[in-house]
Amino acid sequence: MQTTLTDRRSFLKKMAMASAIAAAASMFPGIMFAAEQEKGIPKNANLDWKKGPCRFCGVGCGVLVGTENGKAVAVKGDPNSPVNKGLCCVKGYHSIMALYGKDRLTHPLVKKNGRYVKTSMDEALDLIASKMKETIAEHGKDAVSIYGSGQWTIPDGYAASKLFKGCIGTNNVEANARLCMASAVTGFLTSFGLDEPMGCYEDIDHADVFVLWGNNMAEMHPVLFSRLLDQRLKRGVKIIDFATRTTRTSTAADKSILFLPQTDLAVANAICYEIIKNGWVNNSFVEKHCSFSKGLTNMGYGLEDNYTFTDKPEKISFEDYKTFLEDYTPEKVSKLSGVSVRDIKYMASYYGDPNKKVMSLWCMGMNQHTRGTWINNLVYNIHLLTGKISQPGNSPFSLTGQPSACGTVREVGTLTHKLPHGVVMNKEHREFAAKIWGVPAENIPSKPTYHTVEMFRALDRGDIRFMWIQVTNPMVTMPKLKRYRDGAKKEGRFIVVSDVYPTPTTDIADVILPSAMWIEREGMYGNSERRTQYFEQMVDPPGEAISDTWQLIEVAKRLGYEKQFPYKEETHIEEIYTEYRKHHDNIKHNMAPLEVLKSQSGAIWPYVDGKSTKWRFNAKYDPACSNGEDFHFYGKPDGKAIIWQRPYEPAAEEPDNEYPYWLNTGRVVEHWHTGSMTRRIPVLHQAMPHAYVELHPDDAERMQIKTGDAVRLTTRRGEITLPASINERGVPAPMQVFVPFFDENILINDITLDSFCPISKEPDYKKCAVRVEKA
Ligand SMILES: Nc1nc2c(c(=O)[nH]1)N[C@H]1C(S)=C(S)[C@@H](COP(=O)(O)OP(=O)(O)OC[C@H]3O[C@@H](n4cnc5c(=O)[nH]c(N)nc54)[C@H](O)[C@@H]3O)O[C@H]1N2
Ligand SMILES: Nc1nc2c(c(=O)[nH]1)N[C@H]1C(S)=C(S)[C@@H](COP(=O)(O)OP(=O)(O)OC[C@H]3O[C@@H](n4cnc5c(=O)[nH]c(N)nc54)[C@H](O)[C@@H]3O)O[C@H]1N2
Ligand code: SF4
Ligand SMILES: [Mo]
Repeated sequence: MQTTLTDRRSFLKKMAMASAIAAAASMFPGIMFAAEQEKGIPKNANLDWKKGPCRFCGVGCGVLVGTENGKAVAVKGDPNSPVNKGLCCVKGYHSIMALYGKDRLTHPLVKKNGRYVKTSMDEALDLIASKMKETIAEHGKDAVSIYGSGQWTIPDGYAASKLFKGCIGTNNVEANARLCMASAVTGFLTSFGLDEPMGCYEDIDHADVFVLWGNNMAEMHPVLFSRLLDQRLKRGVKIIDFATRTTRTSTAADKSILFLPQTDLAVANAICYEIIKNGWVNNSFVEKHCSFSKGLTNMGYGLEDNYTFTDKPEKISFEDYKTFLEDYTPEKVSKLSGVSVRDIKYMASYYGDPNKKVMSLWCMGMNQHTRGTWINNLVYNIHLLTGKISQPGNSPFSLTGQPSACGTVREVGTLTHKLPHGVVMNKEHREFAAKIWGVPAENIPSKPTYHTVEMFRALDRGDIRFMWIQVTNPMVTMPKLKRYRDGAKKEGRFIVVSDVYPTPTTDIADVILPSAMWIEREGMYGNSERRTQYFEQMVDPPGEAISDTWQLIEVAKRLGYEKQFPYKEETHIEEIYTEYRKHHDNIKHNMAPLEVLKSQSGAIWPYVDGKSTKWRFNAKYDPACSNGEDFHFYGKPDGKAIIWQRPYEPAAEEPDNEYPYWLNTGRVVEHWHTGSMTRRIPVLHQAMPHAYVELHPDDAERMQIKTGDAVRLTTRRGEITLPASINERGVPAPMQVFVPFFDENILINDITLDSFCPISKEPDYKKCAVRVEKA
């Protein structure tokens, strides 16, 4: 049966039978239809509907929220949103319930003699400001830090960066997106010189083949995945799931190809080898628009404190690159990766076919990787060699996870080395930011300090003494968690946590600030396709809760920065956004004015002459192209994208006799990360009540383990015990296990490894060695 997302209603009418929704739901895993949802919308309700982006993932679906008597009571997909065209997934439809958990934090709590005591917001903010002053006086500026989030709104991140980098004068600003998107960023910067995808979601409507490089899209980007499935119904496109584990995405795909962890590096090189060997290179594109480079190898894994790495890129020739690829014949790579020669050639043939448009999609499989920057480069290589880039349907597309990982962390620049425009290492960039911030340029230090893992190491060592944590739950999500939890709890550390519920992170706080959440305040998020979306305040926050932005502003004023933070309570979001736009006031990055964001479902940047730029670097669509050619990779001084020579190197810790399995971790569709919100939504919690370990059925049989049996996992960091899951949600490959991290009672990160990509500093949560035993 044919269906489109836009005429979903008539499709549903046509189906008009009880089983229809069940059938559709199995075609669109994780997706719910409005009809199903509407059963829950109160009849005769006189609802006030307002639009905004969904609270949860980086897809950035447009939702309509219905409020009544000051409460959010209904959600539906916004049919006018080009992102989701009226659809939502289970999390989107239940998002408003996340506001109303029974144990919402409503008042500031201050730890006194080991107990939390209620205080007024004013007192709590006074205490935070005085502690910051005290710490700076005693230990210096670099002893205070802020750790934020890709779930920060744009104004939250902007206020944090301005306060810490511009006013206080420390680069101790990081965000959880380091754990998530950092390799995507360094991948973009090394290959193209500019961050974020060149294409947009419309690529899905044009591509013939989709290759997912270790992205469980059916569960993690469900509505976007439904757009792929919809295209398959309409146009017969092919979906290839290239992954280490069989998931719902694999079963929905046309072809599932499994590879051994880390060997994607080798397979990507083998695909390039095949493309060259078969004469599928787009020679004129490569000659005009690409150059070749190599960097240092054997970079290490960042396992020691203060580990640094600086790459030394070197130009090479196409011939050098071809010689390098001789090591990556499909035959050789097949042995290493477990992928058959036939399947390697199969993937290469789609990339090589000039008549097929190919979209590659990825997320944490490629980013949480000790060679995360490299594997991002390698997938770009495939698209560059074949010239399949920056055109509708030909698109290497790095997906983001959080609702504003792009908007806030990457665009506002809430990472230690970043500024909204440019980097702290560059004098002109510092001067430019300082001017807009109204601070002396000398205030902004020219050296980055700590990336996330190193920031928590510094807290453990005592180099950092004060940390403010907003919209993130690191005491569940840091790798090798025990070290960082013990470190944060040491004497002489002062931790402020802004959250909406009690979590393992609020457990270690000296001050807990209750935050106004999502539609309880006004803000903007930026999604995976460079789309900035605005939402207004729709309901009041509970108790004394105020937004993270306003918390920062109040503390900034108490620290004496009234001049830099002159914003008025009623208009501060608009004032901040208007100020923020000045940082990006150029044809390569213009952000749309607020009126535009308010009047439509957001806008894609660069927003130039009243128009979104949908495909960057392509002169047909992108007014910033200026070399007179069809394509212009203007992020690089010579206008050329770089094809990188990057070898396969093993993971930081591989299975051995003592720890014979691979441990992989990740997510499930029902829960958002640490479950702090989704576990308070009864339907989602009941659907997925606790964490488990997935085993391959052969391994389970050998160890006589059945679903529900207790299993002990032991790594070099410690052990945990949890129930087994066999042939349920996902199926790992033999000698591999998988554990989701949403359950704060089963802290899988207590046993993960804190190795990271030395270029991006993003940890590899997908690979370490583990022993598996029946408990
Ligand atoms: N329901 C729900 N949706 C979410 C989230 C959530 O918590 N819940 N979180 C959001 C966020 S922040 C993120 S970052 C995304 C994450 O989205 P995904 O990256 O899709 O999800 P994960 O479960 O983290 O990772 C799963 C994938 O890692 C791959 N993998 C493992 N090892 C390797 C390897 O060596 N190489 C490669 N290439 N792949 C490998 C596996 O094949 C698997 O497909 O989801 C977003 N969407
Ligand atoms: N083992 C393992 N660990 C991982 C990963 C993995 O794949 N495996 N993935 C990593 C990745 S990609 C990511 S993105 C991180 C995510 O890691 P985290 O960001 O630590 O996880 P969240 O649960 O999203 O934390 C968000 C917190 O903000 C709170 N909150 C919600 N709304 C608001 C608000 O408006 N204001 C404030 N102040 N608080 C609010 C929530 O209650 C919650 O406690 O986890 C990383 N950790
Ligand atoms: S796909 Fe993501 S953005 Fe869309 S409704 Fe689901 S959680 Fe929200
Ligand atoms: Mo993420």
